[in-house]
Amino acid sequence: MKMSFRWYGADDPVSLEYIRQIPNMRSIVSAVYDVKPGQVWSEESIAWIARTCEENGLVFDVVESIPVHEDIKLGRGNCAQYLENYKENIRRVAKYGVKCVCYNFMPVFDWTRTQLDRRAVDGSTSLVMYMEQLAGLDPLSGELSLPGWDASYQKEELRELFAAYAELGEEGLWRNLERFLKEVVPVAEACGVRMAIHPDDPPYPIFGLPRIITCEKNLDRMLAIVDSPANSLTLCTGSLGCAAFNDIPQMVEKYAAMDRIAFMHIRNVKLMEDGSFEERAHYTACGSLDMAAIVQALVRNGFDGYVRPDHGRMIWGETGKPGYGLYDRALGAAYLNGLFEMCEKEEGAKRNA
Ligand code: DNO
Repeated sequence: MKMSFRWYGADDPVSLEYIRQIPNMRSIVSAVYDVKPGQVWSEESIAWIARTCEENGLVFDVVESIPVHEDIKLGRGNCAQYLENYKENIRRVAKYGVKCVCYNFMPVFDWTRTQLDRRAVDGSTSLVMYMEQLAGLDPLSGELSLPGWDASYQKEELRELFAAYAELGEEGLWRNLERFLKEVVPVAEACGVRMAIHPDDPPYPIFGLPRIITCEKNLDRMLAIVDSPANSLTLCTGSLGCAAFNDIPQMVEKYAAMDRIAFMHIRNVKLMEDGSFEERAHYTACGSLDMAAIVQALVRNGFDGYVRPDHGRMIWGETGKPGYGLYDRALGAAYLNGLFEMCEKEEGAKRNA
């Protein structure tokens, strides 16, 4: 596996100087943030990320994300032009060494939580989703904003988008995903890039918007649209794992055996009876997911893709972008290193026996 860390570029309070001090850290996961979704990224911006990482002893070889414009997801308006721009972005990032592109196909909103700073008994804070709080949220009120969302929508625009998705429905969204994959994956393949779709977070419809990258059946359907390692998954344990119907170690085992996981986002969540969940420390006993079983499944299947510790809590007085501080993600990376080292030793011993 290749250990990686997400970095938000020049404005990220977490510096590359610090990131490189995490043991076994290799790759930087980043993106060009100075253009709107759908636009072509400038080569200068891409080259700057690659160069800056290299100067810090790190490799920029994973993009998260190249956003998919709503016109592509809705199959309308400037869809054809946005698809061309998307392909051009893949060619451009590949030119500067990128091997994996993470993206998602969630309508309107990226990941959703009801609170970003929920305090736990140990004084740390983390992101949570409480069904009770969700019931009181109106995304059209204009008061709602979360770091994963594009905050630039005006109320009227949002209303129109909601109506368009209601009309499109799940099967319509599948149709547009199919078109996207059939156009984009061959370009990625030719450039040596693996496209890695991120599951919907949480993996069920929210605010009445359709969501399709949610469960094993749908992941199978998505992978079958273009049967190539260039059409792969970002298997995010926390996103898929906040629904009880997903068995994460089993899914990791299956898709790693098929060589269809390009990128692992590893984090733990604590699931509640009513479907609410809290983001927790990576360590298995802190949440509902068996981290050792997840890493074992990867190692058993010779996984050699990218791994990143996902959302961390805020600890030790750190402030910053919710989920993306340094300390708890660094602890996550160190813990994952330990699990991988042990599993690899055991696998090696089995092979030599
Ligand atoms: C959340 C992230 C997501 C992810 C996108 C991929 O912290 O994992 O925002 O980057 O869904 O396109």
